Amino acid sequence: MLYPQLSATRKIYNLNGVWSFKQGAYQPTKDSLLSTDTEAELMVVPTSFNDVLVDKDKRLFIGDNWYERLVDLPQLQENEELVLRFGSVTHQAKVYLDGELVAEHKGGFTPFEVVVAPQFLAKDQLKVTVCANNELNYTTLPVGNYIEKKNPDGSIKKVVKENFDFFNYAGIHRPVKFYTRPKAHIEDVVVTYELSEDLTTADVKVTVLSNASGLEQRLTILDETGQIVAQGTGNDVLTVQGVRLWEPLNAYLYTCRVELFDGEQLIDRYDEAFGMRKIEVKAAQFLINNKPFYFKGFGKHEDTHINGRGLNEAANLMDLNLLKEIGANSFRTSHYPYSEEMMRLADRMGIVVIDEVPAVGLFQNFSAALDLLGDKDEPENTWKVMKTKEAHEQAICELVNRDKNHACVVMWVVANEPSSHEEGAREYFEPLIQLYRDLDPQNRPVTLVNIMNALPGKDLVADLIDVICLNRYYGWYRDHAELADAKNNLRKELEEWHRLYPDKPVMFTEYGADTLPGYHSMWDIPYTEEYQCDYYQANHEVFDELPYFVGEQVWNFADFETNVMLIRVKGNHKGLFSRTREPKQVVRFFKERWTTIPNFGYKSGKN
Ligand code: GCB
Repeated sequence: MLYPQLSATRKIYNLNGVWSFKQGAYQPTKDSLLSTDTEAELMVVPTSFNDVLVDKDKRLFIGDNWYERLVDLPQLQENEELVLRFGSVTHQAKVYLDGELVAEHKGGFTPFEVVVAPQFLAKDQLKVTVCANNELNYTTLPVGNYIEKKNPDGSIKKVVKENFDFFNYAGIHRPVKFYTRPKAHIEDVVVTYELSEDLTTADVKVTVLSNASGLEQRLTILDETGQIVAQGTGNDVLTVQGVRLWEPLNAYLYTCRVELFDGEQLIDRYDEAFGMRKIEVKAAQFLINNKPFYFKGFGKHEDTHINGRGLNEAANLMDLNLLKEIGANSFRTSHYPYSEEMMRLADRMGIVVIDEVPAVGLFQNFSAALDLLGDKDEPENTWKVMKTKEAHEQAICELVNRDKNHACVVMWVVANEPSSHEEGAREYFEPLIQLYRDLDPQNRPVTLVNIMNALPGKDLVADLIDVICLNRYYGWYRDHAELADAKNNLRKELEEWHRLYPDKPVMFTEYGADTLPGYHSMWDIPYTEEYQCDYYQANHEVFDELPYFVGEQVWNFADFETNVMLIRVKGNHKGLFSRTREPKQVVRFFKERWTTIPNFGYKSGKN
């Protein structure tokens, strides 16, 4: 799906701002007006509604969250159509125009759109109503434990206990836009390229999806200064000489201009930015542009004060500036696809991204909310009780469709910490991993982020993926405050992975220790700033011994909001930065380490 862009043939209208809002029952009709409902209040779009409402019950409300606004319609040319587009609505959306249901979308982290049908364009004004439902259960991604409780008045209260360790923020999280496009238009652009062995020449193939027949497709590739470097039509392969590669922290983006012409008349134009780089996994190395890359970076969250999980572009830019400042080069979109705006920023800034679908919580009765689910039944087999296959397939399709052209994306994640050691895991994951491989026009590597329960020998899927990605907490959840034991046990486990899969690189996608800034100790006492440093030092001593260990992404970039539970002190505090992005002591330690570790050539691969 194309990101909305202003061009000679396309206009954009921003529908962000203040909408009417209500939780619970509402039936949009032709004549209904949410703003006149006695329970209606105001809500800003885009944002999570939770923190903005300043009321505990509303913050934790599970069910239908209604948004509505009236929009004055622009005048359209005879040959134009109007599209209503949502960057994301979390988690299930229904969209109504003048009270009529026109679109539905499941999945809270990917865009969707609907063409405004002619009957809605006859008036000057249109009523747009959106229902954002935030229920999660065993059929959705992420996975939630859905419960119904009885209120004292007999009514039902819906509750979702997250089967994951972040607050279930919801609402219209990303921009809402109207855009116009010609009725005969470009629907999608797929850019692939073949680089010569020395990486200096590229044969670029641009596949244009269009609903128009009989129009000429003109293709132009422009460099960053706007100079034309290749041109062609239709199915031509466009050769670019003297390629400037997209490199980590040294981005270079070309523009692929796609135009539809009727004779000499321009019908539609769309510019897609793309970078060229080569990704390969071999001999226990992760190669970018034929050079062994070392991942230095973070698992993150889309999480800021007030905005919750809603798009916060200033925070995104600040985060990536901090990421660069500390000497990092990458992040993982834990645990869901991040905004299109963030992906575009990463492309431009040369930040390497591991891209993840919202497949988190695929571990029955695991739950970070250990205390809340203390009275749970005996766990059954995850792969018997989860009914997430359909949602999972859809999430993979939509993620690849959205992010396929991004140079920053170097690997796909099929799931974070699923129960990959339980019977049925292989049968569940094999087709999903294959789906990524079938869909991705750039054939990027695919991984599954492994949980500590699925140790080498127990895990049932690692042979199907390209890179062994581990979330490990030796010195925190295991060997708590026992860093010498932590090191020994970590080394033992890593060596075992390498013995089983000598050609696959191994990296950490999570490791970390909760740390409360301002807490200090002469000794290695957990939660202090000193312990956080000692913890990382112990882990790094082991990483540095192993030639096949190709990356360290810490958990987490910043402290973030979670559900309330015994093991969380107003959120998860494993951030190197606080939730307001103030550095903890450990930031200096990381900056020293990461500015001395080169992006390329730090590890030699196999030993
Ligand atoms: C994990 C999860 C992450 C948690 C983290 C923690 O393994 O992937 O979502 O927040 O551990 O801090 O416990």
